[in-house]
Amino acid sequence: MTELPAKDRCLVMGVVNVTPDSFSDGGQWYRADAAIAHGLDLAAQGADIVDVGGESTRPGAQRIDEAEELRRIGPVVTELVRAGLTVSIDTMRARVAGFALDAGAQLVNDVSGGLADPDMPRLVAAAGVCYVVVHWRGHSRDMYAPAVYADVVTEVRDELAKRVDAVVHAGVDPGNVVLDPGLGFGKRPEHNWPLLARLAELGTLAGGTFPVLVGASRKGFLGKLLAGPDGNEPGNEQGTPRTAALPISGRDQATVAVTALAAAAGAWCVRVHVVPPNADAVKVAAAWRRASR
Ligand code: PMM
Repeated sequence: MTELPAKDRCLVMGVVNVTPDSFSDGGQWYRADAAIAHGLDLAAQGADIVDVGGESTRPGAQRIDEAEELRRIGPVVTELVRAGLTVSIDTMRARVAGFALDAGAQLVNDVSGGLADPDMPRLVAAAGVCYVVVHWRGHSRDMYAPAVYADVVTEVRDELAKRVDAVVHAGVDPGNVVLDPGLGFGKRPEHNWPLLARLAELGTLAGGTFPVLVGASRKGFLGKLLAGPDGNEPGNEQGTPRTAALPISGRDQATVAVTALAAAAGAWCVRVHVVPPNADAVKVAAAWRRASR
């Protein structure tokens, strides 16, 4: 059984999107050699984990087929494991996760929390690895249709609790479960802020206390916050083409602010596109937490 990675601070997960169309960095690391070099860079810059994904989940995205997803992630996972990195596979498909685990990946990051592929929880259970269970209400082609909440924190907690029950029932060790509020997944900007502000509550469910992963990096709700009075945003929530004056990297400083606050609130890990300033931020938060004890 693989131990959950742990440090005396919040961990940093660096993102390697082997996709032509992710909202955050689409196309930059699409070729295997570029993706491998990027993963190595992220680790050299201080990423504790590198998260390799082959399928974009940007709003409006259509699914790719399994063979294409395997073709994208295969050489990247294999090489990064060979280089000694702790690799996480970002996939909703059990067969893709299975390939990555056979190649030596140590975590499965499933943005559907086991809902997209019913075989996933059993596969993760059999492998005995860490399972990031993300709050999700449906595929990205219709990202905002289910974004209706009376009390977003309570509903996300309740739905995550149901997913934990389901994956534990399938055999996953509760000690291997990490929870993620799924910022932006079936959530509008106004839904993400209370989830962040009440992060500490998210990991505490009836079934126990779980580590929490936060994936805020470069997301549209930060763009909306930073938009000028003309409403010109660095990104667009509806998945339509960007009209922004700012490039998406204009959200990186706001991402670092979220990292510091989330880490100070006790997050286990932050998933980010740019490592160095976020690695600094988690150190600041760790010192802050030590001093406040
Ligand atoms: N967000 C994206 C992809 N994978 N995984 C987890 N655990 N949490 C997230 O919030 C998350 C994720 C979408 O962002 P990207 O397109 O920049 O990778």
